[in-house]
Amino acid sequence: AGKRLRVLVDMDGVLADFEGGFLKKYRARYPDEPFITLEDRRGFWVSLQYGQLRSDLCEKAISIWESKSFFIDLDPLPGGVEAVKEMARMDDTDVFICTSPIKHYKHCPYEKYAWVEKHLGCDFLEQVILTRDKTLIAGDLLIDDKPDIQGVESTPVWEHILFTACHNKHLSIGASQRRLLSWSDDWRGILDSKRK
Ligand code: DGP
Repeated sequence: AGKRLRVLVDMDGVLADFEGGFLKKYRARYPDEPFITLEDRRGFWVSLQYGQLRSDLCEKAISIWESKSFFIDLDPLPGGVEAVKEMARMDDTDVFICTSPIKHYKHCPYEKYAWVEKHLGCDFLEQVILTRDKTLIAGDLLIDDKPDIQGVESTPVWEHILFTACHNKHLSIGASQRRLLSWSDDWRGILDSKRK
């Protein structure tokens, strides 16, 4: 008799297209400013790379995700919603959406719940975990596109599966770290590898 498997799934860059949504709205709002194509994105922090391009572009980048409707308008990434719904239907499997809201809290937390309701249904609101520190959350797996996930707990319970994104695809990762290349990749195999 196995125990239940708990899967934590990140939202931005894993279920919701943060990078694509950012670039589209940045270019619409600042049509005459330089931008970074998704092909040229490096590093998790968008504002850092824009600030390196030209110092004033850091705050212009930030203005995009601090705007009303930014998070609710994000498109789902291919296959993510379907995968999470399938996981939730699997025997002995609990799936939670584990996401860090930005500190400008006027729109983001509300719109994250609204996005989950819109794309996964209101029953799924039960599964949402908003936290700035994912190391505190216990789970078997954390599927997340951020390469370094740190917090106050130095030995998190979960195994981090690095979800491939435009900003991390060139990174070489440790021998022990596993990647999920996309939702077409073998996520079922990764879940099965953790079942007791
Ligand atoms: P998560 O993917 O759950 O780790 O959340 C990280 C959030 O931060 C997500 O909404 C993307 C956003 N983000 C990306 N780049 C930057 C940045 O340069 N500054 C800030 N404040 N947030 C960023």
